[in-house]
Amino acid sequence: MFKKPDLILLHAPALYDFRTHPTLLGPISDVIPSTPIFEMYPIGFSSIAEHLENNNIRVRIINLAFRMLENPKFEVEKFIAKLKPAAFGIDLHWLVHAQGSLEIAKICKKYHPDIPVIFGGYSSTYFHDQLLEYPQVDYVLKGDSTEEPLLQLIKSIKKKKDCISIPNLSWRDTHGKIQSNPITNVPDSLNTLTNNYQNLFKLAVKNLDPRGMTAIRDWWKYPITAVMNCRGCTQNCIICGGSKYSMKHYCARTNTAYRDPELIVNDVKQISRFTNGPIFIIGDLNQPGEEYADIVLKGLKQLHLKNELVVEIFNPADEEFYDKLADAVPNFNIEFSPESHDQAVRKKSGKFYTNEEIELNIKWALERGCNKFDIFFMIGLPLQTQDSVRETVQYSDYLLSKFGKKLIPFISPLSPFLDPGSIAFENPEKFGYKLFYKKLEDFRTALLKPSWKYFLSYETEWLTREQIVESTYEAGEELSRIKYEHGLIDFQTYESICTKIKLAKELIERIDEICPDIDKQVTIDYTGQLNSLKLMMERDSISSICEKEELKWPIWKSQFKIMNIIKAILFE
Ligand code: B12
Ligand code: SF4
Repeated sequence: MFKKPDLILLHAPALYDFRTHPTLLGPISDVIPSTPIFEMYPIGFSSIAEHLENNNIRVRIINLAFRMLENPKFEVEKFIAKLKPAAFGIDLHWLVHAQGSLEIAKICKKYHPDIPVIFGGYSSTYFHDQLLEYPQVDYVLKGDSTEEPLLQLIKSIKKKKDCISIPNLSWRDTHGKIQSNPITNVPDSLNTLTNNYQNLFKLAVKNLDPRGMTAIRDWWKYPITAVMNCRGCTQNCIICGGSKYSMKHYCARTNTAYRDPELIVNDVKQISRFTNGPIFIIGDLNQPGEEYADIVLKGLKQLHLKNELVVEIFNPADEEFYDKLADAVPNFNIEFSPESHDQAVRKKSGKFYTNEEIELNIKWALERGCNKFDIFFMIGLPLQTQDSVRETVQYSDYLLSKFGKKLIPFISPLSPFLDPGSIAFENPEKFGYKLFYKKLEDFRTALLKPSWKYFLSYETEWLTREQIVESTYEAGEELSRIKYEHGLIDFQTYESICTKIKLAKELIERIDEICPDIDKQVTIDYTGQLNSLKLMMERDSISSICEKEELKWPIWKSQFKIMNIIKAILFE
């Protein structure tokens, strides 16, 4: 069964090496499952691996970020030196990995100068030409769908054939000139691949390396899974690099591609055969239309699902949607991101609905037995002042008084970067943004700075960088107090958050004293002085303004259905 992989997909930590580099990472990942080194790899690794494996190309996924996180002594260089694939693939999907991904690529090249290094993902697409200026990068596959072009590229590499006709590809030619083929592989349908983790389990066994493929820090204890229903988006949230505008602008996607609703039901069914953990359907079911949502919900009803099911809504839904959802799934949960309580701020951010509509949706969902309704607010939006942030926190208090503790409000800063390719990034003045970083190299070096305040790639007409940081800590503390008063968190958790926030604020001050010129002069090396703060930074780095546990949904029994997994690996 065990054969040497042709392609090794590596996922880097955002910052290499976070274990030794002194930095206050702050609340940049507080409302997602990852830690601030963003150890989660792109879900696209799964579809890439499946397509290549189906075509007899052996793939291995290695989450280096996770390996470094779980074992402080894990030696990355030694580990990479022993690998011998035909090619390395490294994701620079989220821009926050700019420093880490390029550093990992450098290590690959150091030990294996003749093995090609391929980059891919949204940020690689946006910065494809700038990426190829780094000698450690040989190829970039652009776009949101690289399964087929990557298959062609690996075949060409193995056969030592040229690659000039491969769609979506950028590369350096023999004269060192950067060449770029247009993004023409933009499939309209997502039906050809499975979307349900079965192939990942098989891959883990084939490579005898389930640990290396771990998606997030505590995944084996808390196996949350995602079912993607689309690529692209119909919405134009101005800060989002995956909006309709952005996908057209740099990924050549003019239409949102959907997976057939029957297949979504089948994905959920398959996943529920393997795990009892929560299943998150990513992409609003109403986005392709009511009929699509109806087919999914009718199908889900037949499954008698016991797992917690999480669905997101991009816009308020109608009451009937909640009737159907509650009828179909006993344990349903909602995710909704209105960003601000202030309708003017929300509107300027590209979201056009009222607070009344938000509240009706919460009411309808909870009346029908929704287990948890998460509502997300953000700091760093157009027109948003410090007072406006305070009012958003007070609005959360009001919502909790009105709806009780199944409603969970979150607030977090837009950080560390404003998405490249987003409407606001491309038109900063129009939306009151001032951008500090625009080029890939700016973002890479930003991540080496000593605190998240300096990672921030922007400020707004209404909030300076300092004020974004101040507001974040103030809002985090106040929202925690409100949550404690409403019984969402216990006193110990509240106290622990306050202690972390106090410490973080002190650290920010100390860092500013130590590095007064950090923003003007990146070349000055403050490592020595900053190292004296290092231990304190580590304590602060996970769950800094809210408790990560609040993001979780329960697992209804033991994590995995082991017999079903073994059956699927061996016989299906
Ligand atoms: C789902 C999603 C998530 C999920 C992640 C699921 C996952 N594991 O991938 C969650 C909610 C956890 C998430 C978190 C974050 N996200 Co997000 N997310 C999305 C969303 C809505 C959809 C992405 C998607 O559907 N992908 C489809 C899957 C199948 O494809 P894929 O994973 O992208 O992979 C394909 C290609 O990208 C490419 N590819 C990817 N990697 C590689 C590697 C190689 C070698 C090659 C060749 C190709 C390749 O090929 C793949 C297959 O064709 C987009 C918005 C959008 N409309 O696209 C934002 C988006 C991608 N996220 C974004 C951001 C900023 C984040 C966070 C950094 C936010 C934060 N500060 O917390 C975190 C980072 C998470 C981490 N690493 O820990 C930005 C990225 C902007 C940028 N350029 O940096 C986007 C565009 C918009 C947004 N603001 O939300 N996200
Ligand atoms: S943030 Fe807005 S534009 Fe981006 S993926 Fe979500 S709904 Fe679409």
